Amino acid sequence: MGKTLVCKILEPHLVEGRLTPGEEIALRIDQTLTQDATGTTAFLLFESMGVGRVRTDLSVSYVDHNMAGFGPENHNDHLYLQTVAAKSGVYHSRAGNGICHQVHLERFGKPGATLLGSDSHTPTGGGLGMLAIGAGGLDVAVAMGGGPFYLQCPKVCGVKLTGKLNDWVAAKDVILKLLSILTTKGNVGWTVEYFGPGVKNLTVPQRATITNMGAELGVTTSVFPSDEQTRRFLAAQKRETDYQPLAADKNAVYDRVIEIDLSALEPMAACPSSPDNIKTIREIAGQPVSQIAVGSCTNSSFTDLMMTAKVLKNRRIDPMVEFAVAPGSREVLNLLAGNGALADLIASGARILESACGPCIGQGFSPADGTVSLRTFNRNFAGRSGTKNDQVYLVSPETAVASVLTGKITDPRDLPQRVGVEYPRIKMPREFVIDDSMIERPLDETAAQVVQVLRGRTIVVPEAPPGLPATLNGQVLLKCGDKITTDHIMPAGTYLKLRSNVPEYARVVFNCFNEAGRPTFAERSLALKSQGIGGIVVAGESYGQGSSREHAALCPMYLGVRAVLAKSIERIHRANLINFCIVPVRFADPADYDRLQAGDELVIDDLLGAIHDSEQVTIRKSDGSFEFTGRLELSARDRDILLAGGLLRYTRGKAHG
Ligand code: MIC
Ligand code: SF4
Repeated sequence: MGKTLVCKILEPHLVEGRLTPGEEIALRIDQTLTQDATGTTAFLLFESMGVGRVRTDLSVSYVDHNMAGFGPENHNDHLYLQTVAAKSGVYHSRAGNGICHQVHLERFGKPGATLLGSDSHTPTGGGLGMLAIGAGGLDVAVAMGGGPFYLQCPKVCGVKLTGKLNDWVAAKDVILKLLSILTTKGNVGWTVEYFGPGVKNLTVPQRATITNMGAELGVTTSVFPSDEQTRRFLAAQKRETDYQPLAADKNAVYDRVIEIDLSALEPMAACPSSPDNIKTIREIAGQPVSQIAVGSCTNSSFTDLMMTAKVLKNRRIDPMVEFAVAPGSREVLNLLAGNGALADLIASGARILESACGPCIGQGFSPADGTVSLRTFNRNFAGRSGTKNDQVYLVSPETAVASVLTGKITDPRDLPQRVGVEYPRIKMPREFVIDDSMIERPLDETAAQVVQVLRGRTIVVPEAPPGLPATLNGQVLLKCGDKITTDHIMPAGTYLKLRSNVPEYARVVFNCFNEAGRPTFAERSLALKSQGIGGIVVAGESYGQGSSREHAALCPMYLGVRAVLAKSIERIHRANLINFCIVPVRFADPADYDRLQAGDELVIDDLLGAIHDSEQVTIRKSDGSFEFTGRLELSARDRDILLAGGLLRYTRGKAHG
């Protein structure tokens, strides 16, 4: 039986377990990536593990999320990250150097390597043929310390690509098509592997757009073969020595196969407010647009921005549209500055934002109330833009730029006829202009000894979770529906700067459900905590979608949440819950979800005993009115982590024998 590419990369990295789908495996991690919004906690936890120096081949710490600098918090974090990186043997990509995934692809990614990143879009690296996985910061901290990464051995969905994209149809439309097929839920435990004759027609940045947004499917990762396109990209980055060809065997057997004919695709959009609410642009064309942004780790490569600039050359943006461009990296920005494309963008009326996440994570550029905002980003969860009643559509740069010119949602294929512009075919440069001066190399061990780690007053070392009680007396604090994202649980936007201060940040847990004049989720939780009652969250399908932010577990833990009862829980969030000692429980019968409501008092007798050796728990209402069964679905290691009181204690315990 032929091997998949996923299997070929997993095999040499396997430390524990067997490559049987569903079984727990442990992988050796070659590279790690952290960013500033998750990285401060990750490094604080790394420091408290007492390992000292990182034990990976390469670890990089990026500053790209928290850049607005209102108040001292952001810069305090940056100084901490810079000094702790120098001390612990980590490369530090400074503020202004670009978005972690774009820079990692350009400067560090390596076919066949494993990459673990404390950001859910880490699978962008799959565009280079690496196995790149998103995880919580604590998991990444453990990997930095040389520990393996544990996950469920995934099933592999082969996506066979045939044909070639037509003019004005983009890589973004490929992944939007796949999202329309697989949706954002029900894909836990899968990876996506692209193969087939269409693969060679996609450049590395196009592949990276596709693997990036694979995160929205909820799969473990997505990967492309490493081929001539990969070699050319690495050579242009002056890193050809990192190249190796990699592909699945011809007769590889996939657990499922989906075929996409690239030549049959058309421009598409993810409509408000979920990345899987897909329509063709033809279906939604004509709606007035107030704001458009090209950028984010999904679509801010050199070719994306050059195409945008070429279309706008000698043209002006529609007077009713605010248009922003955020280049993915300083490398891209420098190239545009050097070849005149930046001047074309500025002349057209575009607002040039810095090379960072920016509007994608609600750091400014929020749209006007209830108006349509087109973004080339990857997430359009309600309110993520910073506007509560936002109407965000996720589109390709081609659709974005067409709409910039007309002020309405426009199919880019109509541009030649409407404004007389032909599709600008952008060639990948043979050589990028390389300037790594904003990436600080780590100091060697001796030099690092004198580095003083700067921990500003706004940086608070997170508390370790309390141990679980033998019997859990709890109360349902919140009952929420399907597809609750980590943005619902832990908002970013203006609160993002509180990432390194859990007690402060915890005040806004589930802020979107708080009602004016009534006690907030945080206040109600803390009141219960002071009485020794555990908080419980009840949720529907696909709880914890979206980002990898472990604050969505860490902050509820701080408030006293002890269990989540859900119909299903997404991979990264579930791991984060366990890491911070919150018990994830799945309804054995989803109908029991309907019988619960906020305020219910629930008891789980002998919780510790069940975590020890049972597949399930019995949960009863304290008034004796009914009881039901919850599934634990814990691996042996999950059980040990929960019993130890979370991953940090578990890891320390192992280190001490
Ligand atoms: C996001 O896109 O939501 C983020 C911000 O990049 C997160 C990480 C975070 O919350 O810091 C992610 O995708 O993991
Ligand atoms: Fe940054 Fe947005 Fe990418 Fe997250 S999705 S890493 S916020 S650009």
